Amino acid sequence: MKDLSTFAEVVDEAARTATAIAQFDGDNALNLDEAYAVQAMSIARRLDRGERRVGVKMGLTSRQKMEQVGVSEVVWGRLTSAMRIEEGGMLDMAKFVHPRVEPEIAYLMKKPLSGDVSPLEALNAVEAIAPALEIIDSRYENFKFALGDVIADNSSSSGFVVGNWQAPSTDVSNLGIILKFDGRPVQMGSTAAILGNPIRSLVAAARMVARWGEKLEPGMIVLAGGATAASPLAAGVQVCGEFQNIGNVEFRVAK
Ligand code: OOG
Ligand code: MG
Repeated sequence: MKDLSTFAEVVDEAARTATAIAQFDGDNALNLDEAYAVQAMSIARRLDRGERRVGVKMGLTSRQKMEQVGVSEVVWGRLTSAMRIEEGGMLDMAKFVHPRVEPEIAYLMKKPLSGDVSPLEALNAVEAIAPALEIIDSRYENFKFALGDVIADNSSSSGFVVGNWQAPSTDVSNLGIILKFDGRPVQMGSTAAILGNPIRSLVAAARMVARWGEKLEPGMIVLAGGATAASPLAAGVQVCGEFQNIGNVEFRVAK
């Protein structure tokens, strides 16, 4: 039997101190249930330090993302208050190991949602939809991990920025996206890259959190997963996600 709380302490300390760690391989390799248990315990440590739970992130919901990291299963993680960066705000590289940014869609929940739901039921539980950027930061050396590693590490979750909320009726099934650094395009794609339609990611979120004893609660934010590959951040860069019809979302990396 593994002492999973020790693993939780290792990933939590790695995130807290922005220090890279080795993958859990060999006898230490984590299966799916162990990995989600480690994630839950590591987030509990953050909540003990005063952070608040604010939502869920979905990951590896697009082919682009799966190919970039070599893991091809949809994963989820937990968002806390300390991860949020104000729209137009500043990110400090010192708090991260090797951060990357990716454009996503954010859902704001109006009603509880969990278990097997249809896309229509999922949409009916949504209060608002927004363009968003996620800052991911694997705590593993060289951003290299297996499925169990990344899940234990809260699915690389480390920051997020949400743009202006739009009506839940807004069609976000196939919107063009350009991710720009200092005005220059670094990634281009469409929200359709997210499981064919980002609402499917919300459906998957409801199913997956239920499997590990949770609900999507009113007021929670759900990030649907990166629509393009993620781009590495560098000091001083101005980051802008331009989303067709629903507007821009920006932040700056401190020099
Ligand atoms: C894993 C997290 C994936 C996404 O949006 O696909 C993710 C990673 O790429 O490090 O956040
Ligand atoms: Mg992401």
